[in-house]
Amino acid sequence: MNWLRDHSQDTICAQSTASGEGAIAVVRVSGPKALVVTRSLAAFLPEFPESHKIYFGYLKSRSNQDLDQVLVSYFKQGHSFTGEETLEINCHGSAALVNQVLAELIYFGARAADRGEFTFRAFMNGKIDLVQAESVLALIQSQSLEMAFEAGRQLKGGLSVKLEEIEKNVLFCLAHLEANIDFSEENIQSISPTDLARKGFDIAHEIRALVTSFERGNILAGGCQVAIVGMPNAGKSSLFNLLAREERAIVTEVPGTTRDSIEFKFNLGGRLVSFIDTAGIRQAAETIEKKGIEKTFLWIDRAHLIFYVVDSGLGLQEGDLEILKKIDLSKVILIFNKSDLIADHQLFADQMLCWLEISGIDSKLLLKPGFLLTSALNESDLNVIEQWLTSTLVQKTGQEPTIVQRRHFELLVQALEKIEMACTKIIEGESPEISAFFLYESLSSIHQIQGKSVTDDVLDRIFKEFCIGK
Ligand SMILES: Nc1nc2c(ncn2[C@@H]2O[C@H](COP(=O)(O)OP(=O)(O)O)[C@@H](O)[C@H]2O)c(=O)[nH]1
Ligand SMILES: [Mg+2]
Repeated sequence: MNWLRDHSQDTICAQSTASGEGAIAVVRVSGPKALVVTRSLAAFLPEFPESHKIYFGYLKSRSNQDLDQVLVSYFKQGHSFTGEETLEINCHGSAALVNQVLAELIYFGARAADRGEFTFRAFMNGKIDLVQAESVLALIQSQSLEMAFEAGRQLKGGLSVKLEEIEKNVLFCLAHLEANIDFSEENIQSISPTDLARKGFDIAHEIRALVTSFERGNILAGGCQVAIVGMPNAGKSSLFNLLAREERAIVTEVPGTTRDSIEFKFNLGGRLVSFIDTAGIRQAAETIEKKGIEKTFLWIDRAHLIFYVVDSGLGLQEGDLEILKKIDLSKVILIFNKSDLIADHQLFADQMLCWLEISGIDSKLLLKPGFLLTSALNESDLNVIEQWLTSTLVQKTGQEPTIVQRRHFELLVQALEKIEMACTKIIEGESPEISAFFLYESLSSIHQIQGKSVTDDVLDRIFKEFCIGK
């Protein structure tokens, strides 16, 4: 659909609850003729109903047949989600019945809503901005409570307010630059170039914070990916099974048992976590195992967190040190597994950390506290890992506002680039026209996020992801 052109005056209808059998189904009707159309079936509704009031009665078909006993809520124009006159019919949740109700509504003048059309109308009627419209979708699709909360905050306008603030500050800088362009002869200098550049860098700082929050957003939306890696036989699959609470991966005493990566998702205190068991890293493996090890390295790059598992019976091996030297340690925690095989845990851990330092690996870079001692044979050690994970995830996801949409992320990266460019030009003493050009570009990216300047295909991409009825 051509979103910008087809913002028509039609009255639309759709089932807003999930399809299939249910106790109740909600059919939504929105548009200028919503009341007239609905009253054709629901004659019990008054000619002038009160907004936000629920009415009880029987729906009748065009052939005057009783359809269902229903509750109908009325929302007057300007006071509904879409901003249009809207009615919500709560009928019994039979698919056949709902289809008949929709057929009657269409017969009396409504049309079936397109995907996301209710939310699109809310956006076009200025009830919500594009960020909020997208957050409706994120809320519906959220797989964890934390993600639902974040989407809810965005729907309330958390991110929108932040973006408005950034927009206002960019406009402030632009106004001053424009003044310098227009009144250059009079030499008005309300704000010095240094102060202007400083203001610009402050804005850049704010945008950068949003850009970096995208990693948190990713964790919220798709779950935190934890790769379990290490040398063969360290007990990775055993730990994976312990975390999954079932025998998901094959465990044997033969090194190289796990060849492919296996993933397992679960909800930890409202946060989505996904563990990935990987093939142990070693040289001279045969073809299939080699392929598995290549995948392990992909996961090392991609994962948000890495459990680097070490066989405590053997301690850190030369192979471990080589791998650790190549990994970004800021996302690694060492798991000294098979701790049942050693007597003095503290002494062992101290020795290992010493060994790391001697080998030129800075253990302070590791995620705090650097290591956990576990035994995959001991079920209660599950708590040790989960408690550590919970507190680490709180730090990783606990701040707001957070960027969860890739579209926002990409536009913010552009906005940041352009504003930094503008600041550099100001400092370099370039003509105000050039700095203003970059500020306009930055502003345009912000406007695209907000939906203040947005193309049809962007709208198409956003609203087509919605389900019908939302
Ligand atoms: N004593 C002891 N043995 C373990 C522990 N975890 C795993 N194992 C054993 O170590 C061997 C290799 O385990 P596995 O999970 O397949 O290691 P992976 O190659 O790293 O996946 C198996 O015989 C496991 O039973 C542990 O915590 N303590
Ligand atoms: Mg394994």
